[in-house]
Amino acid sequence: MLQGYTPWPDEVATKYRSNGCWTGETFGEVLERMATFTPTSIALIEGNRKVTYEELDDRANRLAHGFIHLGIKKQDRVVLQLTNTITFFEVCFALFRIGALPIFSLPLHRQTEITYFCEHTKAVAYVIPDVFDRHDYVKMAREVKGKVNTLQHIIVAGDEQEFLNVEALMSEESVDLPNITGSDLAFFQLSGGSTGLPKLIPRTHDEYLYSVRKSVEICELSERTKYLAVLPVAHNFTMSSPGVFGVLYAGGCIILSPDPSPDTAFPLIEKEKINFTSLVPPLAIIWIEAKKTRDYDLTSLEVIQVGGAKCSAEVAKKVGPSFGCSLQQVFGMAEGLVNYTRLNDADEKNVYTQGRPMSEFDEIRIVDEEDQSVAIGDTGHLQVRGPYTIIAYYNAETHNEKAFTHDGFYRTGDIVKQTEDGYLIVEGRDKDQINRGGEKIAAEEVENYLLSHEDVLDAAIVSMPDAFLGERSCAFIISQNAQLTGQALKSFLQLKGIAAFKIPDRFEFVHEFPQTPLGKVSKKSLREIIQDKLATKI
Ligand code: J2J
Repeated sequence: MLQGYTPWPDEVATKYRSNGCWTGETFGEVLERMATFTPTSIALIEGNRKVTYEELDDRANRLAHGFIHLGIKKQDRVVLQLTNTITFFEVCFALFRIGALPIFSLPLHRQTEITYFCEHTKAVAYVIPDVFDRHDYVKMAREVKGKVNTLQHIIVAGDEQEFLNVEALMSEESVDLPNITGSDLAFFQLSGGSTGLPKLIPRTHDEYLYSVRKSVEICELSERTKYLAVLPVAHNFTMSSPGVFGVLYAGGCIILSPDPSPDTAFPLIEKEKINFTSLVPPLAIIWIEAKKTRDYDLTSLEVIQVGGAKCSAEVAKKVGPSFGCSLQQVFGMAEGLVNYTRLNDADEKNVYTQGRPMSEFDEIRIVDEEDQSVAIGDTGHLQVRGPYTIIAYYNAETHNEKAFTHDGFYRTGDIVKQTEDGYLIVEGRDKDQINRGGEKIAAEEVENYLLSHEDVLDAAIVSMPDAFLGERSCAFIISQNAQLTGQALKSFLQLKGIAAFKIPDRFEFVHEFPQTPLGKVSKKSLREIIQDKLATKI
C-alpha cells in the first residue's frame, strides 16, 4: 500500500461492489476492450494526425514496455504535464498499464508547483512538452531535476535535448506487465485547494471509471460522439465529466484543440462536425460574442457544457439560442461529486440550476455551521459521500481532519441550496479560494509566496467581482517599504515560478487588516473594501 494513501474501508468497498458501482475493470482494460470492438474507429485527432483505437492501444502498450525497461514500476509516481495532444493519452494509458501513477498537473504550472508535486510524491519521472505557448518546459525541468533527488527521468514530447524522448521509448520488445486491478490506485488529480500547498486527490480505477460510466450514460455519449477538448484534458472536468475518458469509454472521437479561442475552435467544429464540448463560463461568453461575427458552420453542435464556475443566468440563456444546441450545466469537483442538468430538462432548470448529482448513490447533506441539516430550499454548506468521492487527500493527515466529517463526508466548501426536486443552486463558498473563471486559487498558497518577499509583512488575498471572469483576485499587503509596488510583487511571483492565473490581479497596500471578533483577518471586510472601491472606480 502506498504510504500516505488512505484506502477505502472494506465494508464501503464491498457495498459499492455489490451495488454494481465498482466493476473491477481498469483503464488499461477499457482501452483494450475498445481496441477489440472498434479497432479502426478514430479515437483521437490532433491537427492532421489521426489515431485509431487499435493504434492507441498498441502505442500505449509499446510505451508501457519502454517505461518498464526504464525501470518505472507499479505505484511509482510520474508528474505528467502534457498539453492537449495525442501523446498525453499514449503516456497516460502506458502508465495505467504498468500501474505507475500519473499526477495530472496543468500546462500553466511552473517550477514552484512542479517541484512541490515531485517532492511531495517522491516522483521518479516528469513528462513534458518541449515548448508550449512560448514556455520552455525543458529548461524548467532542468531546474526541477536539480532540486528533487528522487526524480530520475525527464521524458519529453519533442526536442528532448539531454533528456529522454517519448517516441524513442516505444519498445517492440515485449515484457510482462504487472497485474492491475480495479481497486488499485490509478492516478492523482489536483485539488483547487484553499489552504497551504495544493492537495493531491488519489483515485482508483474502480471509483473513477464509475464516474466516467455514469457520466457517459447521463450525457448520452456514443460512438457517434465527436468531442472537442478545448480546456486542458488534465483537468477533472475535461477528463471525466464525461470528458475525454468518457468519449473513449463510449467509442467516440476526441478532437484536440491546442487552445480554446473561437478562431481555433470554430474551424475545428466545422471541419470535424463536433457535436459535444465543454467550456468554463468566461469562454462561453467569448464564444457567444465571437459567433456573432464569424461565419463558420457550427450546426453540428448538440451539447455545450458549462461548468467549473457559476454560469450566470444571463449567459446560460444565450448558449442554446446562440449555437442552436442544448446547454448542460456541470457543477463538479476533482474530489468527486459531479452534478449535471439532464439533456431533457426544461430550460428553467438548465438556466437557473447547476444540476443534480449524477448517481443515485451520491449522499448529499446541506448543513449549517453546526453541521445540522437545513430545510429544503435553505442555503447551507454542501457535504457529500459516495462511490466516487474521496475519503481523504493523499499524505495530508491534518488537513483531512478538517476536510472530512467523522462519518466520511467531504466538506466541499460550497454554499448551495437545493430545490424540491433535488437540483442544486450554487450560492457561494466558505472555502478560502478564488474561482477565477474556473481556475482555482488557494488564497493561503499565494499569501505564503508573497510572505517570502522580504518587504511583505503580511498578505491577505480575496476575490473581487468581475463581469467577465466572475471573480478576480486582490492582494492586500502590509509593508513598511513605501516604495513597494504591485508590479514589483507581480514580477517577484513570476520569477518565483508559479502559474500565471495565481498572480493577483490587483494589489492594495494598507497599514492593517480589519479583524473578526476573534482577532482573525476579516476577509469578508476586505472583500467589502475592494467591492466599494470598484463601485466608486478608485
Ligand atoms: C459554481 N461553482 C462551480 C459550477 C465547479 C466538472 C465540472 C467542474 C469541475 C471543477 C469538475 C461549478 N458552478 N457549475 O471537477 O468534474 C466550483 C465549486 C467546486 C469547485 C471544484 C468536474 N463547477 N464549481 O471545477 O476541482 O466551488 O472542479 O467545489 O477545479 O469549483 O473545482 P475543480
